Amino acid sequence: MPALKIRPVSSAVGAEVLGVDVKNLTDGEFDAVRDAYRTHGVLFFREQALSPEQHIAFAERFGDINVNRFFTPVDGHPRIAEVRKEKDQKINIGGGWHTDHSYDQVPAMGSMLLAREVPESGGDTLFAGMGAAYDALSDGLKETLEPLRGVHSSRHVFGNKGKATEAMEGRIGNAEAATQDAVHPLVARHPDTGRKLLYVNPGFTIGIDGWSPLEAKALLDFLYQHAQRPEFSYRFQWQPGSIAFWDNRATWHYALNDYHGQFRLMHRITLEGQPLH
Ligand SMILES: O=C(O)CCC(=O)C(=O)O
Ligand SMILES: [Fe+2]
Repeated sequence: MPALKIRPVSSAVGAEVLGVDVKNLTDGEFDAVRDAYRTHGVLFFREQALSPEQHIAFAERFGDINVNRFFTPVDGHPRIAEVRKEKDQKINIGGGWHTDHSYDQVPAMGSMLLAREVPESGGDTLFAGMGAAYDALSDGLKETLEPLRGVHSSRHVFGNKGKATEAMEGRIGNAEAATQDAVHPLVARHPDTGRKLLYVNPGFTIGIDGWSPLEAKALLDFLYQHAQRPEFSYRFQWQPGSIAFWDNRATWHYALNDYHGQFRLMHRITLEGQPLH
């Protein structure tokens, strides 16, 4: 196997990791991969034919596994969540810009998604870099955002009347657990690098602490429009055995729902994070 190579795929977000077998990473290779994850926000690997046990072992090198309380697990593997779309299913999981777990007091660090079966075409995932999105704001707006805190919730998505709960009967469960709200800095420091990140997302941010809903909506709408600019994003095309390993603090993602009538199955392991400051 050729030597490990990290190839950035865009200036704002993402890098491809070439020349590695993630089942057998040396300590030196692991350090390089972990550094690249911190720098680029999402890493892509190809042709990694991992068993569920090997997937768990690779993920655990980065930290403790967080079991998502809403997703249906893979049969026999309670720590792996299934991201599945049946042929006749209309709605997919993650079909809008969001970052996972921002509704938790201590948001998960990231997720490692492994493709099992993918449609012939379609079903790509978009990623956006929240460090680049933050950097591109004016100094004036950066100063305004600095003391603000975003309010995040899972209720409107995973709760009893939540969007995902109603649309994806059977694939999402445990609605009664969707009671937690969390408040996080709107400009978060990356826990490992200290880089400033725009930490709000259209999926789970429901307001700004101390602001009226209308005031918050105006500012959040602007920030969402800004962060969605194409130059902050990258579009990843999956093959079976592809892995995307993203950092929830530093990126957003968006699973495209453009493959109706075809089946898609991914396995997801989520890793615990740290409180955000
Ligand atoms: O299926 C995908 O590409 C991503 C789905 C998603 O949002 C997630 O697994 O967190
Ligand atoms: Fe997601």
